[in-house]
Amino acid sequence: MKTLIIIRPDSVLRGLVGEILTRFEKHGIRIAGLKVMQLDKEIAGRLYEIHKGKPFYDSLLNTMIESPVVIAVLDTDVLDNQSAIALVRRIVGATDPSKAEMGTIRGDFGLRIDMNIIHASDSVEAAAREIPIFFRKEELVKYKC
Ligand SMILES: Nc1nc2c(ncn2[C@@H]2O[C@H](COP(=O)(O)OP(=O)(O)OP(=O)(O)O)[C@@H](O)[C@H]2O)c(=O)[nH]1
Ligand SMILES: [Mg+2]
Repeated sequence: MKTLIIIRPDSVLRGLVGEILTRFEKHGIRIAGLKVMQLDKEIAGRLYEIHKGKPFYDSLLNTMIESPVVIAVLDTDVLDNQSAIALVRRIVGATDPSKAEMGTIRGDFGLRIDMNIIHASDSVEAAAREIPIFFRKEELVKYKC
């Protein structure tokens, strides 16, 4: 399985990249692709197209483009697609950091719903749509064991 995470601009500026990637690695989840990128409105809009028209849409895009993000494709062969994506979302925690459990990334580091540290694909379909926005196939590695 493969899924996408994006470490948001404010988290990168806070120096949380290593800590966040470590949390996935500790669960045996591997990094299949990794890049630092400055997003623009067009690409951030493609990522969050399902939220177009919502009151927070414009500010969401603005927070995603204010400085560079770190984008990773995460991979594990141990779990089926759905379980793997559910595990990644459990490690990430609830959308609103004030409701996220302590021990999750958002529970431990998040400040507000618009400063919630990280994006993670929420379904197999979302991962399949989101990964190609940021990575070409040949930029992703496969692990043999
Ligand atoms: N200001 C504000 N931002 C929101 C609200 N709901 C969601 N967001 C932001 O929009 C992003 C996408 O929302 P959702 O897709 O519903 O939540 P999510 O799947 O947990 O978050 P992502 O992993 O970023 O997609 C969230 O990460 C928040 O930053 C809201 O009610 N107010
Ligand atoms: Mg979402």
